Amino acid sequence: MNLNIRAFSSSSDGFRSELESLLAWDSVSDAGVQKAVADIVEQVRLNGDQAVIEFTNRFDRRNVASSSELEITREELALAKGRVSAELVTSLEAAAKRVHDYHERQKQPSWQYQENDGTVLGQKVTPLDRVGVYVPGGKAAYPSSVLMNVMPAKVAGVGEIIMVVPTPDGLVNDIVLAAAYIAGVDRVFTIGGAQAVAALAYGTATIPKVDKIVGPGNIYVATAKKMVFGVVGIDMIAGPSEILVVCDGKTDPDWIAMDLFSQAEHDEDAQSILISPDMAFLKEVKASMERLIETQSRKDIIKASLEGRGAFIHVENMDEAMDIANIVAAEHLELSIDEPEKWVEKIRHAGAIFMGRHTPEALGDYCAGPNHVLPTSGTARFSSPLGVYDFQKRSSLIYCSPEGASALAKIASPLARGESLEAHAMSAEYRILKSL
Ligand code: HSO
Ligand code: ZN
Repeated sequence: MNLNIRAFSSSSDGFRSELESLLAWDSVSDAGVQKAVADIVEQVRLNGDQAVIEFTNRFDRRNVASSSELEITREELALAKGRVSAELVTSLEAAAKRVHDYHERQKQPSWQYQENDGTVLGQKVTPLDRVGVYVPGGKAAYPSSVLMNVMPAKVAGVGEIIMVVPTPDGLVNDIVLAAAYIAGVDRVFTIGGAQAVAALAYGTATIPKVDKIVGPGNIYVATAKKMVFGVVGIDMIAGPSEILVVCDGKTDPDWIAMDLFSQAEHDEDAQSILISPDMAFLKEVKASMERLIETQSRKDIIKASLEGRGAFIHVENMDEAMDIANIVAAEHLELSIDEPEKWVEKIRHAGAIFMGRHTPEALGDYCAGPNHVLPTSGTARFSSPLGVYDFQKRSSLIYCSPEGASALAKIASPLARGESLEAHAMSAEYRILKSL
């Protein structure tokens, strides 16, 4: 199949603007979506279960009469696991264990230190009490994402994990439920869309109110999450998946073609970019892609993604490739090169860095250990993979000894008076020891 993929070179005149237009992504939801979501959120806030049932019946074409029908018990999750093939269960369990073990290393301990006069300062780390995990239904229902969202919360020690997953037409995905069981989700409700986000944010008689909502969703879910932010915490708002492959031209072109496809097959808006200093290699990869796409069950999505947002970029050398990688700040960066550990030092912005020819993104998506929930659309410039730290919060600790308080009060008092806050000043001054 002929593929019409954009190709350009870093040495060409309009390179920067070409790159900018390649990376442009408009994620704003239109006014219609905003209004519809605001309406749903408000109704769920005011009418609780009744609104949740109404929206669920309408949008998911269900026939729910009572809110008790919305819950899937742990026993039912175990039964779903029993319906999944033994091979798949083994892989889910192996992946869960590896993701768990990786995230164990992210745990941040509380800490404190004592000053000479006996004052103690520190930080107390506490897991969140209750978290909601949104899992999409339909075509983007990924059991691996259940593991990736739940495991860090588990490792952080979150008190209760509530999962919501829509079941359009009443269809449940056994693999998703098996993953929820293995990951240790406490309760599952078959609701989705903006109504599920609102129910988690405000709580209803049936759906417990949570402290934070994580997990991917469509534009309605993303808009609802933004709307309830402040009432609850949210994770990042994910854009389409992206991969940037930097290759020196010495990896099998079929491997690179398939790595690019692995992102492209997620959806038409996904972005796959290949950078190489080897022009002949870029052409070889294109030929591999045109041959291999015929073998792909999702070839229509792959083609739409590659022709819409894919690109081949020719660079003069590896240094230039790294500079461009830092501008792109890709969700996934593959360094399919010799001595990746040397080049990785130059990378400042990327969600996850896959080092070497034997490290395709797909292994990270499922089971290497690191999280596959990553910053997209260039947000790796300022944000990080989903992790244990997203499910922990910190409280400052301050203990003043009498001598310490006295010394601090002498610093605080002029500052308070400088702000014309007399009570602050006096509160501090009362602690000044006469004897000192
Ligand atoms: N690459 C996706 C994660 C995923 N892949 C789930 C397969 N299943 C987002 O980074
Ligand atoms: Zn993937």
